[in-house]
Amino acid sequence: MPNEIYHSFSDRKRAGKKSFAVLIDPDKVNDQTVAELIELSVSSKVDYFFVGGSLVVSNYLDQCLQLIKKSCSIPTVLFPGSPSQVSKYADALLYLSLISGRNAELLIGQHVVSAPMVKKSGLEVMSTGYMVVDGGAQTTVSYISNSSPLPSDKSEIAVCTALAGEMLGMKLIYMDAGSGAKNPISETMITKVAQSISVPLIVGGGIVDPEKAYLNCKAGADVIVVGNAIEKDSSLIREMAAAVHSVPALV
Ligand code: 1GP
Repeated sequence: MPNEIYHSFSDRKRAGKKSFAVLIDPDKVNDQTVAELIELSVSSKVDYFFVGGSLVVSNYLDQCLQLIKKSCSIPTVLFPGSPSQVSKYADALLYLSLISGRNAELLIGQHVVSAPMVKKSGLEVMSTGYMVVDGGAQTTVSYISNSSPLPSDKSEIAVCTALAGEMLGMKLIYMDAGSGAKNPISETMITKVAQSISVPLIVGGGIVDPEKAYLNCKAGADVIVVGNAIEKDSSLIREMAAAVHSVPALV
């Protein structure tokens, strides 16, 4: 089915079902750790694997995706830190435009350069308004893009940015406090943004306990992404997935 992964995001949102995505950084795993993550994720009913990292220097991306694909049916979504992180072995690609920044390269420049390669990959492309929110520590993306994150206490700027992204045609909004953020995004900001847009809202960065994942979903996040905390303790997958899936659907 065309746009299968995007439909799964929007269908789940429409049904009020919250989703949990495990973020795998190919630089930080090997066959053995990926196999463990797959096993835990399947038994915990994880909804998506997001795969990507800020830099990705290892060469393990294709192999990692192939291993996931042959082991389970959890969809794989590329969350690329750069255009070099495109792999035909994934199911879909978050086609990120850094709408919280003012660096033309990450808004459109790199997209122009990589467009033919992305098209040729045959991947399902999901345009995503990527908003980096201040999480109390400088993120790699802010450093590399030389652009400031959104202030964490300025929900109105976040709302206007997400709205602009949606009206520009972006199919997803991703609010990220950055990997390993000291302060995850506040429920106040999540609620205000979620109430202003109708496309699925992805939230990640610094979520280290299931309670936070639950509260973020209750506030309006549709998809919760966790990377760092799971790298430290993979058994968190089970609790995080259970917390996200326990959020009651609002009818
Ligand atoms: C980072 O949103 C992701 O881009 C996940 O963040 O690694 O802190 O969970 P963590």
